[in-house]
Amino acid sequence: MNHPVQILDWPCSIKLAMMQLPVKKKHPRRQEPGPPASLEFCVHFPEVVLCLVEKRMGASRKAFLTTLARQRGFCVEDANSERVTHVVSEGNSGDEVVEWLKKKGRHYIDAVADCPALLNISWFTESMSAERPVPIEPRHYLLVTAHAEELEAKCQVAPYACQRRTLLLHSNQALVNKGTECHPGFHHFYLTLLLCLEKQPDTHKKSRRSMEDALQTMAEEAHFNGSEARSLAFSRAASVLKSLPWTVKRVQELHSLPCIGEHSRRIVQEVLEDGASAEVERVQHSERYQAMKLFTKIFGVGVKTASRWYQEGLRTLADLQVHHAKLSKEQQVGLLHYDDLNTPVERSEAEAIGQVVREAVEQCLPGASVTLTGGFRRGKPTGHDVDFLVTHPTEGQEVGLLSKVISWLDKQGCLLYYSSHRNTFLDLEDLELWSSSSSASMMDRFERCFSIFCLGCLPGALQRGAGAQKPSTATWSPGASRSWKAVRVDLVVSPYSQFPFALLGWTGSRNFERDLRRFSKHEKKMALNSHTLYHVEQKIFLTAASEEEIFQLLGLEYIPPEERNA
Ligand code: 8DG
Ligand code: CA
Ligand code: CA
Repeated sequence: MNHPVQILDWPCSIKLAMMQLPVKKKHPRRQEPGPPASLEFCVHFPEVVLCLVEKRMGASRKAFLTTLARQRGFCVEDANSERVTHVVSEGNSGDEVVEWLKKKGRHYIDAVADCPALLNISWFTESMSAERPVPIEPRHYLLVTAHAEELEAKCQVAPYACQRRTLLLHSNQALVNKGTECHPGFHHFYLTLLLCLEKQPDTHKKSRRSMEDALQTMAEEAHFNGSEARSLAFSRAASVLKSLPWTVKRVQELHSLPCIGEHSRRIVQEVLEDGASAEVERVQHSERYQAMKLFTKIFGVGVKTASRWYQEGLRTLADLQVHHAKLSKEQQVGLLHYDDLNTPVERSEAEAIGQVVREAVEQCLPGASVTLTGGFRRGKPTGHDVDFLVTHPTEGQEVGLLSKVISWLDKQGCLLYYSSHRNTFLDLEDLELWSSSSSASMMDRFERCFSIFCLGCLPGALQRGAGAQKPSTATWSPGASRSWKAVRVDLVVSPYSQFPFALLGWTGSRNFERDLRRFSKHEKKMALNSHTLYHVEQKIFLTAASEEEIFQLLGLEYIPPEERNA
């Protein structure tokens, strides 16, 4: 008998039961009745409501599978129920299932949100075997021709990241063998997954990966090799995937999307088909990529330095310790606090540091404000550092503030390291020329401080343990037990009139910022940076009192920070 169900990995009891399953004959006899409607089973997964497609499955097999599912705590309902979230079919094409559903009175199928999800029997068998609804993977979906057209019509994806809304949690971030679903637990589940992944050291990550992750690895590898254009191409492709409101299941769906080149397309195809890309795996396991990754994660080490060390034969952090003299002061501190600085900073930690910074600023200049920017402003639950923007409503009052704040923080024992830079914006002789230059869009000229805070050595009421002391870097060694943590903090001071530009510039994401500036230049003949917006043709500076006004000046729809995670 050719059984259409793959049952090799099932527990014996289920295998036996499935072997004895009635399979629909070519000329079915009188339909057998389904399970008694009055039979009650406990529902363990209320967010998942199944519907089994009788066409080709046959009534008796459907009845058997219905009972099996109900015994395992699944809810099974008729095709016309609005509660149905998962439609399971055996032996039908996606188009046939859509037709069948329509005949049964179910007309509305949201292809963009995958509601209900149209699935082949493999999802069902795996779920029965696991005794829980397994996450949907691309291979579980039935392909529906009409859906592809609907998706294309509904989702005209804009070419610039600043024209797209990109949420932190999106439809293409799941590991491909742990695909997405549209039931209500979605956001919570992926937030948890995200947090787990961020907390895991790279070596513990499974080889199966999301399309976005695979493309980011390729972008990073190109960056390590100094191929910025290639790096950008992969990064842009990943950013487009992040903005899609649906889960990509077939490579053909990329056809009408912007910024997805041939190489990115190949990587996505591999991930969709095999759950991972051999090319990405090769990159990840290469000695150079691993060493570059290790070195560039040291505070104060960029690609150039890391590359030089690699060429000199250095491979590990221990190698660097032997060549300690090669390191700048900043890099020495970075190496000393390597583990802490590569442990994600929690939002609660960012807020605790924020309170101290506010206290310091209030002491030094009453009325000045402190705004949390960077990833935390975009709603990220963790970050690699904490970014603050400081200003005062009276223009000019902010001058000289940073050195006082640093000195206050240092006296309180909050700083393990800092390096401050004065404001160089006023030094510019030709503001128009600078504004139109590429350096203006790369680096701003605010007064700033790159620091390492000692969390746990915070002053006053914020101090975690009574009498916590700033640790002596001379006596402390990595691995020693302690109650404090080193955290990277960026403090930036902006004059009030430039604050909206600074806020927009420091909120990120980097992809969003890059495209804001690219859009301004190419589509509007304007030059945007963190200080100003300059109209190149009209030769005038445009002022703005808020981020909303800047979007307006650029003719863009306002995108709130939580939707700038491009
Ligand atoms: P994470 O820390 O959560 O990992 O991510 P993030 O907060 O998005 O990244 P970030 O590296 O801390 O950068 C935050 C934003 O600040 C980002 O959009 C880039 C921007 N930024 C710098 N340095 C400079 C700079 O010198 N000039 C300007 N204009 N922006 C900068 O990081
Ligand atoms: Ca940050
Ligand atoms: Ca930063």
